[in-house]
Amino acid sequence: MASKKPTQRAVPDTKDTENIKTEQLKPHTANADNELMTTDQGVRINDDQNTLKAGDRGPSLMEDFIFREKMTHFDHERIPERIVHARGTAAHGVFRVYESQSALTKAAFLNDAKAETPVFVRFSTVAGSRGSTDLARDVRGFAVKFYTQEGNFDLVGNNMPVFFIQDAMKFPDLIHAAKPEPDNEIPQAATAHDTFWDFISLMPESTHMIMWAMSDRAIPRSLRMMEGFGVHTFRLVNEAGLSHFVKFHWKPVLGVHSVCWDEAQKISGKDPDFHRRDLWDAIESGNYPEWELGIQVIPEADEHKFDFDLLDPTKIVPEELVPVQLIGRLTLNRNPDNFFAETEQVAFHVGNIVPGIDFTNDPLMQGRLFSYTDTQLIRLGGPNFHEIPINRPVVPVHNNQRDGFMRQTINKGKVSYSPNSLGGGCPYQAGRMDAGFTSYPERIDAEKVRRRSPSFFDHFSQARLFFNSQSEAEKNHIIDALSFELGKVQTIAIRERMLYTLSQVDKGLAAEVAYALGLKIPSEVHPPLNQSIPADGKPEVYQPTEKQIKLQRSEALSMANTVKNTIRTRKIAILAADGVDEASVNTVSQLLKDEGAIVEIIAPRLGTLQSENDEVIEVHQSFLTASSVFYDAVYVPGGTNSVATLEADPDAIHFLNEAFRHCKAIAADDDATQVLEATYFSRKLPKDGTESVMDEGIIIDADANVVGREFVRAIAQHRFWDREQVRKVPA
Ligand code: HDD
Repeated sequence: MASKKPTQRAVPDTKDTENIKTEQLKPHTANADNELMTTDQGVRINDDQNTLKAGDRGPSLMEDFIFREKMTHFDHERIPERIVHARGTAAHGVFRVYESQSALTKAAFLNDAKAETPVFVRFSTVAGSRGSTDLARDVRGFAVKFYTQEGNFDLVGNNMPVFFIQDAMKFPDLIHAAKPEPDNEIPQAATAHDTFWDFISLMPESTHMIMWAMSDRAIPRSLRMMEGFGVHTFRLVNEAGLSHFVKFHWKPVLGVHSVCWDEAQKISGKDPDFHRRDLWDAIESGNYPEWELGIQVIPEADEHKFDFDLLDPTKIVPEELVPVQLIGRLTLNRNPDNFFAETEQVAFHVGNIVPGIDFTNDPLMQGRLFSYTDTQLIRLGGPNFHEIPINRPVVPVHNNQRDGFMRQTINKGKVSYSPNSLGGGCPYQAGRMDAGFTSYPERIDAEKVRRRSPSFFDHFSQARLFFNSQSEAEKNHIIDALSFELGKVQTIAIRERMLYTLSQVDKGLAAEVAYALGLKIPSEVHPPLNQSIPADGKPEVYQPTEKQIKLQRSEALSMANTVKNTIRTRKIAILAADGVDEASVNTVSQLLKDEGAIVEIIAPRLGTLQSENDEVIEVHQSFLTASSVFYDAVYVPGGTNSVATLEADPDAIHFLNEAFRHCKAIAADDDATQVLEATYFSRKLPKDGTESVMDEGIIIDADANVVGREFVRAIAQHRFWDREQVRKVPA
């Protein structure tokens, strides 16, 4: 292979990625190239290396305004991290609707197929703090800010379509239980501890979400390979005032893929920034992440047609009942210039909506409408956070809100009230033009009550639907995840309560977890489930009810049915040493790159390799800096000396064993089989030519073209989970 960097898609001209929002941000950016250093007051700094002192060895002088300014600013650099979703990463991009949705909504950005709406998207984990690992088992936030011509619309969703709780009243309890325990602040970014499962074991409404959170959805391969969901049922309202219920979905073009738990834990140690780096690198190399926006539309008349309540955020609307229509495309095409200014200071709010979209009475959503503004007030320090460049709408803002900490706008004139005559009545209300936001005039005639609707009481049917819809491997992963998490719980009564809950979902699932925990499934639980909720003194009313829903399986719920026809942006490791056969390296890596994959040469040391025919090959990583968990697949080319070196190198063998354990595609030239034979897994491979699940995804051939083509097909499958029958690969 020629000694140049692996060819990636060329970075497009930055002008392609500019839009009205990035233009708006420009005047706020600063670039110090070829500039002289100044104080915040613009005074040029002569010396930034030394404080002002009385003599060479004397005390520092209070007078040193340059030092004082520098140190004071430094001392105040941190702002409070988000109470949840503290760990995140973000990117700019654009959204475009495929065709006008005017029959459903008057929202302008969904009406014009030519309009490109700038967006800023922030992905996050939920429980961990700002510096925690990306690969925690957790829900991922998927928050999209659309800078529309009618103001900002924020779709503040997650990568799972349901939530743990039905009523916002329980949110602080949920988060207190999930966060590190308050006495010793352990564990970080993990729910595998007593307080979380104590709470969950008493909250059967969380069961459906627990199935998702214990599935591989909680450990995505990439932020670019996960779905997004608006979770709540929203309303779309058209020009004539007709309303439909709607569920929002983001469907990743690359499909939905995950890593496995052992891999996630290793990545957490070796590269806690794995997802952040992956998103950044993909955008920098022009491999723009893309999602399609999907909607499930439900006419008002069908509100009560389902055996669940559309207002209940612990329920999905199965795609078999209401298909997802794909209506537009989101493309992330530009990394932020400054993490703090953009990613950290962006403020999302479920309450940021535009005409044509409206809320519903989902009690979780209603509570969120309060919480988001409230949290920004403390986090961003006052009521003017909408003026921070990343939060500004791309349309003018005029109202009578004034003053407050850090006010940027210089409002002219005497008038800051309405009605007024001194200002000519300005700013006008849009109502006089029959425009502007109006709330959907939903009729409400009810008593004030503080209780849960009985229509929210079925806590298990959809949990069971989810579990039933999983492939065997996915089911095993859920069982393992529950066994791991509950295994970390110290209090036996909590484990038992969870086994009882799981037995309501699936007896087999509960039995497997019970076996792993060395416990029996109890036939009843103490205290009774949900005992914390009843305010009216009737706990029995709140006991879980079980409804048998008609749908037994939903294809859309299993990641096994996702997109498996592309290897675009997958990372492939080529293990090599001096004397490698450069012809097969070139052939295989070219075939992989032609399909959009990223190929890296990993060798015993950095620098360059000398191939069998004395060509110079650039090494991208050494066994010290790389690890199999950073790659989707691994290839071992031939070349006598290279093969002999790798065969004797424990790091190379470990690399292969680990890739096998994590069910990844492995390819080798015929004359590199020696290296595979040195692995643990080679003894699991059939020697007599019989077919076995163990050698699925393992490609060995003398012809590099055959290896390359078969390898591409195998990598597209993502993983060969059946191999997990061999659970104890020493890697
Ligand atoms: Fe929330 C942040 C998503 C329920 C209160 N939430 C936050 C973020 C996402 C979500 C993606 C991070 C935004 C960013 O990147 O800055 N939250 C959800 C979803 C929920 C949900 C999908 C259920 C359907 N959240 C929820 C409830 C409450 C909150 C019920 C409170 C009543 N969420 C917050 C918050 C946060 C937040 C405390 C912390 C930081 C922030 O808002 O800006 O207000």
